[in-house]
Amino acid sequence: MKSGAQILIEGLKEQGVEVIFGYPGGVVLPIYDELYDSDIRHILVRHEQAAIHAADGYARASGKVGVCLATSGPGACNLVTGLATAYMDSIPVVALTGQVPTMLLGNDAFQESDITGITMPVTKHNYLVQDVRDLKRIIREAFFIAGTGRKGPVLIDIPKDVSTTKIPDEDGPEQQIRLRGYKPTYQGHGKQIQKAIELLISSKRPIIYAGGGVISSNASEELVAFAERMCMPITTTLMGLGCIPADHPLNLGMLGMHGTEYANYAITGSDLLFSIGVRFDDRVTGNLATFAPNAKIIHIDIDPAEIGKNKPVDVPIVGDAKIILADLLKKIPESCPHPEWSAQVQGWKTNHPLRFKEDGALRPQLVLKKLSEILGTRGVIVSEVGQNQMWTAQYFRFSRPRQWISSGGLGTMGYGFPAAMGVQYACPDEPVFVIAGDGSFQMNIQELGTIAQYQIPVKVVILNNQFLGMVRQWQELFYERRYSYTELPEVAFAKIAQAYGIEAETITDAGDVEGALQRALDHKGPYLLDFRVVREENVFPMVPAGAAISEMIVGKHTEHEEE
Ligand SMILES: Cc1ncc(C[n+]2csc(CCOP(=O)(O)OP(=O)(O)O)c2C)c(N)n1
Repeated sequence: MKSGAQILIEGLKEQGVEVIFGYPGGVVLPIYDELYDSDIRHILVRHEQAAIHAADGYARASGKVGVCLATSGPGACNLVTGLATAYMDSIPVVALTGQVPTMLLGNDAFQESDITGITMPVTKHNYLVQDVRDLKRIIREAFFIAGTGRKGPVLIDIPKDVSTTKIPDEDGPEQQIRLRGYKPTYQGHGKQIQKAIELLISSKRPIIYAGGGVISSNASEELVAFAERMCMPITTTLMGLGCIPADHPLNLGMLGMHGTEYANYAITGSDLLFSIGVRFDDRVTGNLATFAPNAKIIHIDIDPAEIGKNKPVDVPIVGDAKIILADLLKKIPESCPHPEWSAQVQGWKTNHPLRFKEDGALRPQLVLKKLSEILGTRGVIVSEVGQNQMWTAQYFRFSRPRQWISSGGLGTMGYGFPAAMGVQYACPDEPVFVIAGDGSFQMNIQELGTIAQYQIPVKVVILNNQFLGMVRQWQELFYERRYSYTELPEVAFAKIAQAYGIEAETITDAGDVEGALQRALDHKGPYLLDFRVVREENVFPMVPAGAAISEMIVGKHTEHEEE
């Protein structure tokens, strides 16, 4: 005989789960009791939101499914932001929640919440298990759904009596995965691929626009090989950073609102946009009508719902980016040089580089530049949300996929620090740095307790401007500097870290940046660096939401033009 809790733990082991991030409570006691003797590691976080962000960070860094566990009611509700974060970025997570016993469902019982109802729009799928005999099958299905096709979070809600009820081992029904209506397409359609090849070969000014889909399908190698063969520059979305090394001559960095000027010029000048695993998100396109106005569009995506959603497409190809790019590489054996276009793109790149004022002041960009120099190709970089995220995206030189972990679609402040804990479990031998704003960091600051308890060697870098910087930047540029509720008081973050037993420093001088980063890197355990940066530094370039990327780059690097 086996209890539901035993079946659950066995099911997780069958899926190769090594670590769960969780927080206990009444209805998950039977599951915690099974975990006590299990060889699956459980990391006790300080807030359920951190549990799901950690599971999400683990998934992004490892490519495997991340797992978290919470109790019913408030515990389950605390997962919602994390589910929405994972859903928006198509990250495979299985969230396990406890539920009140089946006989009390719908009774407003203590700590009951309809979590499958609440999370329906932010999960790829969810289950309320009503019979322990379904549990084994549901666990297998949940991991299958989370980790295949367009990946995403799946929630399994397990009532307490389902965990405690025992059934004979062989009592379960047939355990094969059979999901009606769920058959992701992986191979591209032959005719569409042929049409794409014709466009690719005849184009004079082609560009690749690559996104998170390239990372999740592990297609970077094929992507770079294809770009080299076709002599096509690549610009990536925030989610696609790392799919081509920063120093590769064909790399144009990020496009869109905070993208490089040269990527945006190249998009506007191109005659063929080869879009792979992207969403034509508003932060990328600005005004859709003027985005890539002269280009034909090929769009590869595993989710047919993405194709043509925001912008009409000339050649849609539904399928897996890695498989389709490998197919294209076979079918286009010849190199396709575009010398004039390549020279023009190179000219934009040389004449409009990313730049910041290097005047001896402690500017946030300097911290990222130095960190990138110190780490080289090592390390995984996680960011919070706001200016800190954009400066990291702009100034850290990412050299490989899954080296950059950030909440793109939902833009969740408070994501980065807990996600970094999950990343560290996925990559135990890599240095893991989280780049945070002082606002974002205070959204899940309690996780200092977790990294201290388990000695998770995450290095926290706070770009402390005592502002909700990104919002302040918009107030400066568009609301006449009326800083309405965006100023934060000074906080002695180093003292807080030290109170948890974590080594920490406060850095006020640009000359100390390198040394401090090196000390953090050399330190075996967790470490916190509180950089007191120039408070009113802005992220440039910047195109306001909805504007035409081709026409408006706000700010014009004012400080540099004065020089
Ligand atoms: C949970 C959440 N609330 C609000 C926002 C809106 N928002 C976007 S950036 C930002 C400011 C971030 O400030 P901070 O973390 O200090 O970073 P900085 O921009 O100064 O680098 C805010 C409030 C958000 N993205 N997420």
